[in-house]
Amino acid sequence: MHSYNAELALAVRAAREAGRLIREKINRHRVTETKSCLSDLVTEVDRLAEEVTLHMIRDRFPEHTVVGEEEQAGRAWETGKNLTWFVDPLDGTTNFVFGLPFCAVSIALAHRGRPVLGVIHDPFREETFTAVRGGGAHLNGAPVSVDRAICTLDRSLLVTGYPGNAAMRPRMHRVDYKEVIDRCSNLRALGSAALELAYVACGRLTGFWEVALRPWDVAAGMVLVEEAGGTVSDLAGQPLEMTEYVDIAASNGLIHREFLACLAWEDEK
Ligand code: 2AM
Ligand code: CA
Ligand code: CA
Ligand code: CA
Repeated sequence: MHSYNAELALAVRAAREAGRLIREKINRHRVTETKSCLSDLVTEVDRLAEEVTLHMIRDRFPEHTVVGEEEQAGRAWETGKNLTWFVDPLDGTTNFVFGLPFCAVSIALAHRGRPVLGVIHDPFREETFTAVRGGGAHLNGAPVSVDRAICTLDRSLLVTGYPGNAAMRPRMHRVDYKEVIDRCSNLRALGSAALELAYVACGRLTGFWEVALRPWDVAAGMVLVEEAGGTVSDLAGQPLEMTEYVDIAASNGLIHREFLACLAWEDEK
């Protein structure tokens, strides 16, 4: 098992540096632009936070591939490289733009496409979630785990997200939300996929699903949930691959089968 100590230390430093920017600027940023459509937002803080993190990673690990959401902007990255970082400098931009303090910095390291290290930092609560493959999941240095007291959907607090890119809404509507709401304890949509995954990892939420996310949204959270004893898969229950777009289901593991059955995913519906 590789411990990735140096990589973890750097990722935590970079996430906290970007987090400081986000906290300082939440009610002070000026320009909000749109990307793919009216609801796909980006601010100067997304770009600044990304510059800071990418610079810190490249400076320390010049031989690694680094993929950042804003810099990537539609370009393809080389897969199969030994070590690739996936950076989401500000996950939850819509919340940020509206002044809702629920967003995070998400930094992951993948080895040959498989996420092995994840850091998710919430600058408003000063909560840093960390995980390295084989080393457990931690919140501000203390071990955390999924909620193992819940084993049925009717006791589960589920969470989902609505794709910002309007073109992905039909994909999202393949899931029958009414059915999900009727069968779980309750359903949330908090607006940051990374933090939602971190919350599944520490037991504040029981299960999460969302369609058409990108690797930088989920790579860190995937390591966290798995290291916290939970289960991560695609919506058909297959192992999650870091492809261009990802549909993800993550849970405490105990509800996973019932959760997937309720989502009733069919790829060609
Ligand atoms: P973002 O804030 O970094 O863009 C909200 O449901 C989640 O979906 C957020 O984690 C958000 O990440 C992510 N997301 C992915 N693609 C998006 C898009 N095109 N527009 C808005 N949010 C998107
Ligand atoms: Ca975005
Ligand atoms: Ca994101
Ligand atoms: Ca982002």
